[in-house]
Amino acid sequence: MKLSRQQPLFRETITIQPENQSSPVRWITDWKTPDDLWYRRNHYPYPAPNLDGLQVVGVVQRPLTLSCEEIRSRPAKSVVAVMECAGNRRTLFRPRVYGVPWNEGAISQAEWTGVPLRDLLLEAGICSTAREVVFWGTDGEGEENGPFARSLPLGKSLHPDTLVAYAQNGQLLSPEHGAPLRLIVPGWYAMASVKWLSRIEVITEPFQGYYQKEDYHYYPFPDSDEGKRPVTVLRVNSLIRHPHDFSVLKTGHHRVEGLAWTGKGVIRRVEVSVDRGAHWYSAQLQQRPWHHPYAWVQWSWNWKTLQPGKYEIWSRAVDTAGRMQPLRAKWNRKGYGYNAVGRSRVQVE
Ligand SMILES: Nc1nc2c(c(=O)[nH]1)N[C@H]1C(S)=C(S)[C@@H](COP(=O)(O)O)O[C@H]1N2
Ligand SMILES: [Mo]
Repeated sequence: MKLSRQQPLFRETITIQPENQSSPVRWITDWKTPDDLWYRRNHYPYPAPNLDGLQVVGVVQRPLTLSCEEIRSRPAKSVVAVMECAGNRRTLFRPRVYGVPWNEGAISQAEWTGVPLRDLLLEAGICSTAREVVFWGTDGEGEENGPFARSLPLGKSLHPDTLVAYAQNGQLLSPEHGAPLRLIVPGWYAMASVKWLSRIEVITEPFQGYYQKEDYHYYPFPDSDEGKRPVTVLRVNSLIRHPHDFSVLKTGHHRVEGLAWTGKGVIRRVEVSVDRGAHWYSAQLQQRPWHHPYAWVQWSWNWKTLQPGKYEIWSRAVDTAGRMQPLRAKWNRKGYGYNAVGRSRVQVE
């Protein structure tokens, strides 16, 4: 089947206020998701525009206040990175879990342009007592658990690909996606990529904010917080774009297509099974993953099916860190990190 954009595509509304919309990810052929089809995930209503620039404060030798113009005039870096909400595919957990009920569309991809956070931190001069860096958004000011804020360990903060971004796919950020500045943390679930960034604060103790300490943890048990672990790096994952779950096909040749991505290493291979995992076949990868280590990889596999009947098509990605998608995702109370094998049930006539 040939995907084409002659048909208009739309985001799907999941909640109106705050605005949460999913991307029609299976239909988008562009490698970089066009802005009008990007998923949107918000914890609060959109904030008023921040005209005050960016502060770098806390345990630093030289606190900085930078205007957006100053930031844009610095040496820029661009990174293509997938952004996936930790709650993507939450609806597939059994038993079901509470949270924004995302199906497969809380994921998009862009080329991000900005300045490496590292450059700003080195310019400010991190003191030896520093432990973490907190990123403050401007949304949710004065509201419960607001404003939205997250922290990163020093190592990831100083990674040359962690960006203070001002552009997405070559255009200045839109208000919905964090204008004028947002953090981009390639390889991590998207809650780390704080939008409407106004203040960067270097601190000496682990950050205690709600979205850091309570939310965005894997809670393995329904009624106790025992064993909670923070959500950080993207799990290895894949999606079957075509054929769609529960579709009806004719016997013959079908091109099974999909996406695969990971936050650790790059995608090493993708395998497809049409007999519930008895046999696995290697799919063809459309790009060489190491050129864009944080981007999703498009894959395809040609299926010749002569026997009518019901089939399950499964896709399983493996990354160079040695991780493989499990048959069942690890259940957790808040429904994060769903990464069981991609699955499409089809009937062949
Ligand atoms: N300031 C702020 N940053 C935020 C959020 C938010 O609500 N406020 N949501 C986070 C989450 S959970 C996700 S999945 C991504 C969504 O980014 P997008 O709306 O640009 O797709 O932004 C992250 N950064
Ligand atoms: Mo998210």
